[in-house]
Amino acid sequence: MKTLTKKDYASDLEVRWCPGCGDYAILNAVQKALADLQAPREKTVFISGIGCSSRFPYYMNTYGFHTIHGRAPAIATGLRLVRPDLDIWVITGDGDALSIGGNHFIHVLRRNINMKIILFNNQIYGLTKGQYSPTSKIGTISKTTPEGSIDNPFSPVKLAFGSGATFIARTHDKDIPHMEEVFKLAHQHKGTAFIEVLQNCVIFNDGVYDEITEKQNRIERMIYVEEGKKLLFGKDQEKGLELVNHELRVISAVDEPEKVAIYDPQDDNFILNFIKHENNPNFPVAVGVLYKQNRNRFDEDLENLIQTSRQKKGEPDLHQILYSGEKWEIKD
Ligand SMILES: Cc1ncc(C[n+]2csc(CCOP(=O)(O)OP(=O)(O)O)c2C)c(N)n1
Ligand code: SF4
Repeated sequence: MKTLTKKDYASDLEVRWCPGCGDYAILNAVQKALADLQAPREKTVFISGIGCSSRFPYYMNTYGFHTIHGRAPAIATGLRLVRPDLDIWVITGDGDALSIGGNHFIHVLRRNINMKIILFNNQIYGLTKGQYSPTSKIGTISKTTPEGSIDNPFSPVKLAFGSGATFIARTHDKDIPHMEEVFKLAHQHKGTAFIEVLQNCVIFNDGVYDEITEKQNRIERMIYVEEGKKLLFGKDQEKGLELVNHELRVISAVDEPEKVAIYDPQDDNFILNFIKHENNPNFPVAVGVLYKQNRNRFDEDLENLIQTSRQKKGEPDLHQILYSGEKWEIKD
């Protein structure tokens, strides 16, 4: 059988994002991850809502579905229930997933339906030309907030955790190998795998993550977490995080190396601390797989329910169902 390369996952359509948009890097990383996984194209489907990011399925040489604003999780759920053999990826933006699609987003995570959701978080509406979004920081100057936004923003990771997500990861568009790695780990997860990608919209919100993601800042401001590895960061990995009484705190990894915690994505003390310190400039922003659990899945449970019911009651007869039970006759 032919070995598939990154190119085999790219469609021949011209990619229509602005030059320099972070979406290109994400597209690249997804195509690379699929090539590494040798994912069968005929079993892979990308489902998106509406937004710049949601143009993604056009650029993949797989199956794809560009659907309606905020409704990709609902359509993906339907597909998952009838085609459990498919590998389903939802592509969404912060506006698409968290504003109009907020309800669908939380319920798919709660149900833990087997699919991957990649949220391109550029903290702005790109497609509709730069209105503020549910993740925009307070004070964001945009077309709809000329005096600066006054809305308290959502933290996608916090929302995912609160909704019952069983796999939560974060990565960023300035590190393609890291994105690729995270996408591959998400692919292994049987349940809803949620990945937030910090993505730069070069036109309407340029540089919103520079303080964290620029190479020279990343070393101090970011911590790459990995299961079973020590929580280290800084130029020479000289800083570490210690976990004491459910609280993470920054320590010197040089002076107290034995106190540096080892990352365990199953232990919610870690993700809870990262959420708590998300806006703390003295605490590193965590990227990698932040949380991972095994829990029952709606899609699997529904299939079992149908099978058990079939065994108990026999094959259903639609005609009989429609004409059974209480009936009323409506007369003039
Ligand atoms: C029902 C409906 N309401 C509003 C819109 C307009 N609309 C299209 S995309 C979008 C937001 C896109 O922002 P985001 O999801 O952050 O994606 P980005 O373009 O930044 O990738 C909005 C409000 C629409 N297409 N349909
Ligand atoms: S408007 Fe922003 S998000 Fe949309 S393609 Fe251009 S740079 Fe990318």
